[in-house]
Amino acid sequence: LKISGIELRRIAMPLVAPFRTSFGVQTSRDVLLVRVVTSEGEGWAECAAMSEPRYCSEYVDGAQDVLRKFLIPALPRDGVDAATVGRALEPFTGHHMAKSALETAVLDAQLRLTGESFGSYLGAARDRVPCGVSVGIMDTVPQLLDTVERYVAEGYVRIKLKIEPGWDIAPVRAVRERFGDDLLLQVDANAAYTLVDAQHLAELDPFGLLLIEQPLANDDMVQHAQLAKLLRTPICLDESIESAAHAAAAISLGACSVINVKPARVGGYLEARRIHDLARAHGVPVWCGGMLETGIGRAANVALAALPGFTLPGDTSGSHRYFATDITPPFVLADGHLEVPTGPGIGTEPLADVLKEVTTASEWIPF
Ligand code: OSB
Ligand code: MG
Repeated sequence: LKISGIELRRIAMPLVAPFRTSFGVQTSRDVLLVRVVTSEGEGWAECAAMSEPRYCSEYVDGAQDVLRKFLIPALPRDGVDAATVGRALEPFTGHHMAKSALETAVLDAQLRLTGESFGSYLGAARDRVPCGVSVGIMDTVPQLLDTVERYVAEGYVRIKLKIEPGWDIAPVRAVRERFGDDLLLQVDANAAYTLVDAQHLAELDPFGLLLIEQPLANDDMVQHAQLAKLLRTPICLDESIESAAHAAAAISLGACSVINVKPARVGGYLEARRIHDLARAHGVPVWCGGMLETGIGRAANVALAALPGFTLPGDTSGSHRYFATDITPPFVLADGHLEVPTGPGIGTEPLADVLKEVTTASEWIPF
């Protein structure tokens, strides 16, 4: 591919309901979209970075800045494909979400040209994926039960409850009592605890959770391994795993027995596939996480979630769990599943009129 320029477009996407986690409350997504324009066609991607550096150190203004100043200028002028993007960006440390967006946009352009879908390219083993939903922290337990009831009625096959100190054992017990032992249930602490809380977290053991996601701090790999010995609930890492090397370290340390794979967090779909391959070789189940993506990010995530090692339902919810109007044709759950797009590239694109409506800024970076 020969790139002629790259558009960095910002859109404002109000959430249908506030989403509260242990690191803050989101009411709207300020999303950076990357559009790569080549002599042979375009490619789209979405940057997962949020407005503030709370989930991780990246944030959307910073991602746009590093893309403009360092990452985009480092791309070769000619003969670009997804693999060359990865190599060209290697000298720069960190900034995985910014890197992922750039690599993914190039991969989309590349696959559109050859007519291959993300699913086919990545190695999808099925044509639809089971979907879970991530449920934020609520003010009251009755409010939580109403929300979970609505999602279960919509067909979601797995419920993930966000937890934090003061909102953990009681909400989990209430959901178990109301919906029974057969409901696939897991929790996500977003790094809100320390090893001192081990005995408290062990109180979750009787509830038969699929996993507890990221109980301790991002760089507490050794402490997660210690915690794993004290809990019966399997530990899943999210924030701690920023690369295949981290995944290898976590597996050999015994820091986790499940991995949440978010392509953005690990620098792209190629690295995400490496983590999938590694985990699969070790018998470690993986699942596809989410970052409240629009249809652009979701399309690629659903393709990844169709790989054979993704044996647990992902946070790949339908468009309407997040947004009243998505920027792509909406992803709609059927029998608790989303179909893997089969069109070229990510298999979807922004609807021009919706995109125009939600755009707040656009920057063109010529080559
Ligand atoms: O920790 O998995 C997380 C959303 C934003 C940032 C971090 C996380 C989440 C979610 C929701 O849990 C995932 C989704 O439905 O997109
Ligand atoms: Mg998480």
